[in-house]
Order: sequence, then structure tokens, then C-alpha cells
Amino acid sequence: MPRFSILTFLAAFMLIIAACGGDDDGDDAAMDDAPTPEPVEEVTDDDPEPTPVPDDSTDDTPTPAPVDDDTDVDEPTPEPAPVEEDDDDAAEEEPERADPELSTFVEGVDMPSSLTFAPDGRMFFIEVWTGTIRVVQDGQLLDEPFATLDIVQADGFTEHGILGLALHPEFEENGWVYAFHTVPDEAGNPAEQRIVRLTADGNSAVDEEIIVDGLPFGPNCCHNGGRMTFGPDGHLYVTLGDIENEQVSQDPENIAGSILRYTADGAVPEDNPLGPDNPVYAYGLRNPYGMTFHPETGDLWITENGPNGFDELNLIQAGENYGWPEARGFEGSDEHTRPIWATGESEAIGPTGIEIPTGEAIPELGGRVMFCDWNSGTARILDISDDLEVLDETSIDVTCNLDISEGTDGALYLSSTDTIYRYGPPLE
Ligand SMILES: [Ca+2]
Repeated sequence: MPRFSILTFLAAFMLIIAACGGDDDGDDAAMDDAPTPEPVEEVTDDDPEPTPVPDDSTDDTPTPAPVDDDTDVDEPTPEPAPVEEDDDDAAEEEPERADPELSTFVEGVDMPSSLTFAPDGRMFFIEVWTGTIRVVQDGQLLDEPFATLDIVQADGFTEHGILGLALHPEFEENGWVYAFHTVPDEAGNPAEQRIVRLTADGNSAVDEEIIVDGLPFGPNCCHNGGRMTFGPDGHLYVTLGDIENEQVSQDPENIAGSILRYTADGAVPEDNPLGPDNPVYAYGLRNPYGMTFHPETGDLWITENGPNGFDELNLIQAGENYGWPEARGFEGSDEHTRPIWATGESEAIGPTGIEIPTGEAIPELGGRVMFCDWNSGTARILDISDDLEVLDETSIDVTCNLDISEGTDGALYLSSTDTIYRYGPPLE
């Protein structure tokens, strides 16, 4: 993590404790301090190595692999993405194409996530712990936030805040911007989670409308979900983790531990797989993090954080049960849908944002499944065949902790905890 200061490193370490763990074994005190780099005994008690889980009946040490030279996580590969042989034709057609370059896009931001592009090229993103939605226009971060939402502040609630952002597919016409946030009570503690719809007037939000409220949240910090994206069907898909109560995930009537599906107005679509009164689209999930639709097939892919190891990449199908907590990784019975890819028991990477690039600007990445690896800060790249076999797994040496998104210029935009990078054709 050469680009990180030690403070950022420690803050990141604390966050990932919260991001992937959060159980009943006394680490809440550590979570309370997540944004600050103070050493806390409970943290040092945690083995900084990935801790194998000896007993399925107890939940796991909530410490995914910290960034550490001893981790089993694959080392960042200091090579550009491999050029596939079948890209030779493309290279011949466009011999002028220059190799992608990594550059800094925006600096000095706070937990930038949900990197989202308007058709006009503006980037909208959230700062998780400030509650703001920010805009980058013509390469410049605008000083004034698009909106600032009332949120639960980070102390002790590191996975609360503003957690997700999506622009309506017809944003150009209606200006609709959707945000998911944890709402505080008068004492500043979590009261509920909700989805609001803001309307853009230029680079400012006007009109705020609550379209879904009363969504559950974790009692401590974690697994609160909140990532959102619109599907090719025009409906809004939303992640919601198990809110640190794993038993809810196997109950399809309980909306936690699920992918939810709503109309753009926040209603339950009549054709939802578990009935017209149930927003659950798929369940049996622990802590689904990143979510994207394949640009060609329209399939929904998500990353999911495992308990300690058993991180997963899942292809989400309507109404299916993804196994948590009965199945971890490729474990489980046929009643559970297995992941397409997963780490083993000892490899905790903390997968976060996911993207499947079109490849318009970077042909060698077209159709690849890419996601950020929180622990190593790299972008993982999987080449997956039509019959869902993982053909190849690589990574590129870019900094990618929180989110990855293809911009309207075809470049990839990737975020660390304080910087957004651009990886793409050289700028003029
Ligand atoms: Ca699973």
C-alpha cells in the first residue's frame, strides 16, 4: 500500500475489521475507534493473520486479513493487465491505441465510494462518513456538495453513513439521484436506514423524497449494505447485509441478508420472485458489497464478504438462496446456489466495488469481472467463460480499495480511502 500514509493504513485496518467481521466476541470497542489510528487492545488481540475458523457453530474472528506482508492474499501484480491473444485483431484495427495509464483524478476526499457517472460525463460519488454526495465536473471536484444527508456518524458505526448512490437510467430527463443512508435518532444513534430520491438542479439537489424507509441496521457497526444500482429492467437493486444477525439470512421473509428489488418509486415490483409483497430478490447473503450488471448479458454480479476467508463472487438469480450461514464459499448442499468464485478458509481479501467494463477504451478488460480487494488495495480481474468457469485470474497494480467504475470515457475510476484514480487511455 505504498500510496497510503500510516494513518490511512491504520484507519483502513480498523475499517476492515468492521467491514468483514463484527460479531459477538468483544471487538466492538475496536470498531468504535475505527476511523482513528489509536491502538486498541482488542485489535492487537486479534491475530493480524487470517484466522482459520475451527468451528462452524461459532461465528468467526471478525478480522479479515489485514494488509500485511505475511498475508496469503496474492501480492499485487506490478504488471498492466495482460493482453489476451484474441485482442490482436483489435490491436490491428486500432494500432494507435496507447497503453492505459494510471493517474490521480481527485484527492483529499473521505471514503469515496459509489463512483457513478451521468451521461454528460459528470461523476457523482459519496463520501461515506461525511454524508455528502459530491460531483466531479470536467475533471474538477466541485467545492459544494450536491447534497448532504443526515447520517449516523462513524464512531462505532463504521458501516453506517451514506452507503450507496445510483442515478436513474433516465437521469438526463428526470434528474433523479438515489441515495441510501443510515438515519440517526436525536442521540445520534442509528434509527433506521432509508432510500431517498433527490432531484438534480444542475449540481445541487432539490426535492428530497423518501421512497423506502424502515430498513434494518446492525446493532454494532456492520453488514448494513446500501449499495444500489438500476438493472436493465429499470428497477432498483439494493444490497442489505445480515446486520450481524446471521440467522436472518436464511429467512426469505426477512429482508436482511438479501438483494432487494424495488421500482424507481420504491414499490415492490409485482413480478418479484418471492411475491408482490416481498422486496427480496435473492437471499442467503452475509455482507454483499459490490453490485453490477453485465453490460452485455444483463446478469447481476455481486461481491460478498465472508466471515474470515470465504469471500465470494456471486451471480445473482431471482429467488435463489446463496447459503449463508449454512454454506461458506463452495460448501453447502444443492439447495444453495454456490458462488462462481471464492477464496478459501485462510484467504480473506474483503472484496468491495465491482465492475464489468465494456472494454470500449481498454479492450483487454472488456467483459472481465473486476473488483477491488480491500486488503491488498488491488483490482482483481477474473476471466469467466460463458459457462461460468473461471479461466484466468490476474490483478493490476492500481489502488482499488472501495470502488471501481467505468466512466463515460471508457476509463476505469478506482477509489482508495481518500483518492480517486483514473486508469485509462492517456489524457490529451
Ligand atoms: Ca454463498
